[in-house]
Amino acid sequence: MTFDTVIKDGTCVTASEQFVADIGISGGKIAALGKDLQSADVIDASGRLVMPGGIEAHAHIAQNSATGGMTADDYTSGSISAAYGGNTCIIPFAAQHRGMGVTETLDLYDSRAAGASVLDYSYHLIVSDPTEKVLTEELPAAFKRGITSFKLFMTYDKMLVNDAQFLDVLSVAKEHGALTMVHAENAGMIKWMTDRLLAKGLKGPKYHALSHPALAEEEAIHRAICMAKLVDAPLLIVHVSTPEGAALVQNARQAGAMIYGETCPQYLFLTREDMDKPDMQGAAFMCSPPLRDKPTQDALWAHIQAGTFDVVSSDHSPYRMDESGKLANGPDAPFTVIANGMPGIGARLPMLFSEGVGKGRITVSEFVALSSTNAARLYGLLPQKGTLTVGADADITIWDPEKRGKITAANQQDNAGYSVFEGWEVTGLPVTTFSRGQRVIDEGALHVSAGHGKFLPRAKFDAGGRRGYLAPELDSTLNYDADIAP
Ligand code: DUC
Ligand code: ZN
Ligand code: ZN
Repeated sequence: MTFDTVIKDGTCVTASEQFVADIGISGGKIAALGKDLQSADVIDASGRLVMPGGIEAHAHIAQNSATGGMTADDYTSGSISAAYGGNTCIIPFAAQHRGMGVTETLDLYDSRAAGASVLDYSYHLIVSDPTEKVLTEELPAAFKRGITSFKLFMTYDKMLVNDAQFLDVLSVAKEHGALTMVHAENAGMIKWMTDRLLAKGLKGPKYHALSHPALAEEEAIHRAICMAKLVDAPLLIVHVSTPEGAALVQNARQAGAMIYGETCPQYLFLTREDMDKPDMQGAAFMCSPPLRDKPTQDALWAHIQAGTFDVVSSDHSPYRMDESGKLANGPDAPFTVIANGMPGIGARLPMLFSEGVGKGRITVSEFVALSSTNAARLYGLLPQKGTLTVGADADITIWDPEKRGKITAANQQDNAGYSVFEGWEVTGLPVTTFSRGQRVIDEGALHVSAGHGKFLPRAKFDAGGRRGYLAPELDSTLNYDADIAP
C-alpha cells in the first residue's frame, strides 16, 4: 500500500508517549503508524519531533471588544499567524453582546469565518445576555450546531452576568454537555480601585495593572468554583494569572470537582514592569487579568509542573497601537477606555517549547498535552484532533528542536504590528505544518488559501469519569425528596 504522504523516521510525540515511526497519511487522515511506509511524497523527519498540531483554544479574532473596537486580525490573518506558530486548529470566540440573540451571533461569526481561515476552526460562545429565550431555545440550538463551550464574564459592565445568571448558564451547559469557561475577576473591586486611581489623576496604561488586584481574581475564582460545584457543572477558569487563583483550581480538582484551568504565556514571561513605559507604549502590554510579577511567574510554572493547568493558551487579542485599536479614544486616553489584550497566537508554542521543554521545566509530552491534546479533550475534538492515532485528522506539526530564532513583530505574520515578546530568542521551532494531510506551512511558506479551514462541529464535553461534587442541598435523599437538582 502506498500513502498520499509519508512523514519518515520522526520522533512522534503524543501526550503520553514518544516513539520513532513513519506516519502514513491518506485522504487527509493518519492511515498508519509504522516502519518503511511507502509514498511518492516522503518527508524526512529524522532528528525532528512530529507532534499533533497545536490547538489554540483562546483567541479573539474578528471580534468586537468590550470597549467597542474590532480586533486587528480576521480569520485569514489570525489563522495564518497561528499556522506559522505550529497550530493546526483555532477556537476563537463568538461574542453575544446585550440585545443580540445567540443564533444571530453565531450566524454573524459564521459569515466572518467562512472561506477565510487557513485552519479548521470552531468558536466558544460568549454569553452576555442569558434571557429566557437564550436559555431555553437558543443555547440548545447552539449545541445542535456543535458549539459545546461557552464563556461568561464576571467583570466588564457590558459583558458581565450576575451570579444567578451564571448558575442558569451552568445548568443549561450541564444539561446539554457543554463546558463553561469564565473570566473571573471581581467587578466591584476593579471599579473601586479604578475610581481611586482616577481620582488621583493616575490614568496612564501602567495603572491598569493596579486597578485589577490579584485579590479580585482570587475572589472571583473562588465564587465561580463554588457556583460550579453547586450545579456540579464543568468549569474552566481561563487566563489564571495568580498563584492564589491557581491554588483554588488545584484544590477543587483534588476534591473531585470538574474544575479546569488555563494560563497564558504573558503571565509566565512578562511582568507589570513591562507596562512602565513612556507615553502610551505601556498600552501594548495591557491585558486582563493584568501582568503581575516575577514571583507569580515562578509560582505559575510550579502549577504547570503540578498539573493544575490543562491548557496554556495565547489569549491572542490583537489591537494595533493606533486609532484603529488601542488609541481609538485618543493619544492620552485613560486606561479605562483602552482595549485590553495583546497579540500572541504565533508566539505561544515557540515560547512554551523553548522556555518549557528547552529549559527542562516540562517534558515534550507535557508540551503536547498543554498545547493540543487537553484542549481537544476539553472542547470535544478528541480523537479527531489533538493526537497521533490512526483515523485522526492528519493535523501534524514537525518541529526542529534545535532551530534557533527570534520573535519579532514581522515574523509573527499577524496584523497587530507589534509583539510583546519582541527580540526574545527561542530554540525549537515548527518547520512544517499539515492540516488534514495538506502542507499549510513548509520551510517558511504558506501553501493553502483562505478557505482551506473548515468549521468543526464539536462533541459534548466528556468529564472522563471524574466523579464531580454533590451539594447536600441538591441531594434528593437529603432535601425532603424535592429533587431540585439541575
Ligand atoms: N479577556 C480575555 O479573555 N481576553 C482579552 C480581554 C479579556 O478581558
Ligand atoms: Zn477574559
Ligand atoms: Zn481572551
